[in-house]
Amino acid sequence: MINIIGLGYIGLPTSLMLAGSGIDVVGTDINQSIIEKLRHNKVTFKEKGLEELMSKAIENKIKFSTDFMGCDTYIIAVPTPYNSETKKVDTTYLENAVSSVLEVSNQDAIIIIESTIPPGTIDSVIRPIINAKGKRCELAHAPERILPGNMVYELRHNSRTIGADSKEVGEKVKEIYSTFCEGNIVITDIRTAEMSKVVENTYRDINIAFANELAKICRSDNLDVYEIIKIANMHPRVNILSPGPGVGGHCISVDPWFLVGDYPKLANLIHTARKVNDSMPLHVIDRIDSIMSIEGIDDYEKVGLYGITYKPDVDDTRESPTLQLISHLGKNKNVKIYDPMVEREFKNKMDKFEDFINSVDLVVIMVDHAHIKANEDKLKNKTVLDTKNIIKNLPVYKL
Ligand code: SAJ
Repeated sequence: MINIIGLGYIGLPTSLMLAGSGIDVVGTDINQSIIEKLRHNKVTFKEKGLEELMSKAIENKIKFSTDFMGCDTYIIAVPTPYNSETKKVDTTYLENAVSSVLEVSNQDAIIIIESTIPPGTIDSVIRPIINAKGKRCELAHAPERILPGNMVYELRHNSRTIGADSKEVGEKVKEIYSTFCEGNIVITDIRTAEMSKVVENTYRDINIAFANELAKICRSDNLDVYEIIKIANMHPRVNILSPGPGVGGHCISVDPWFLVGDYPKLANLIHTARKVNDSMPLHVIDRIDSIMSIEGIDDYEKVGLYGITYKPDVDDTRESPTLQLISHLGKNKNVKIYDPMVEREFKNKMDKFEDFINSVDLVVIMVDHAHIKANEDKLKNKTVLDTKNIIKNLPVYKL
């Protein structure tokens, strides 16, 4: 049996995938309402293919509980919340999960940590807890790599990294993930696994920052950044990502700070890239202001932000550029917002797309949801700032 601790964005799909592959799985979460929902066969967030995965896991008798199980294998995928002021991660959930596991685990159980953590956390935070308890167990770090919006596919097809203290433990963990993972599975040591995860997200952050800086340079000289990136990317060794209104989510906008925090004198490029990406919501505000003055729109209430999530076709709003932009605008500039994927309430959020469109003059596309691509024609009589370069057939302002 495998006990998966934490049934959020990573723990739930992983539990369902393992159960679907025929493994005896108990998913544990301390949140009673999540467990209730799952016991009623309902998934707890929107993600392509998740409901089908749930049906298969139920057929294979997956169980959900608020209790920790006594067994030989645990996968911990609890949140490691990030404080955007201090740039520090709070490992309390992880520490509590490990302590609770140690209360019930069998002797020599393997505890696999999937949660994203600053490099070195297992040595500095987790091992001392285990040593203090005096219980024998093995540790592994198997950082997740799946992309929200394409999680189910990537869970099956991405390659994976497993950090362990010995080849033998690494092989045992590899066997578990091999039940569903069709990608390569590399075994390495724990510190290398921790670092490689953070490096992957930092690489992407720097590439996006380059695209965003190019967008600003091109704006200042009236050049089309998208055309320039398209042409540059035709070179066989160039692959520049896309500029946008900012970088959100719990991973790419967070992980590089771990390196900046731990290596302040060395991580200069990484730090600068973070600052460039964090400046993008302010750049969008500058664009809004100049478009309002060109178009004679003098009231922020006539401006509508389309999209609250941090990326398309998910309902996750963590660190979203739209929310960053709104906090930069301050209390007195009440722009309207709309997002077809988000049910949660936000100040000035409109429920119906038609009402949203009818109540504003300037629509700022912050997220490239499939919904807005399908409804491009509804923007016909509006001024549009398209920060995602998705509108194909209407005249629009760009980043
Ligand atoms: N973004 C751009 N331009 C781009 C691509 C993305 O501005 O060309 C923005 C998005 O709009 C979004 C942010 O970056 O606001 C991050 O989105 P993302 O789709 O790049 O990545 P995440 O945060 O959803 O998932 C990342 C992935 N990491 C890498 O691709 C290296 C995923 O594989 C990881 O599992 C995940 O972080 C994680 O949990 O660490």
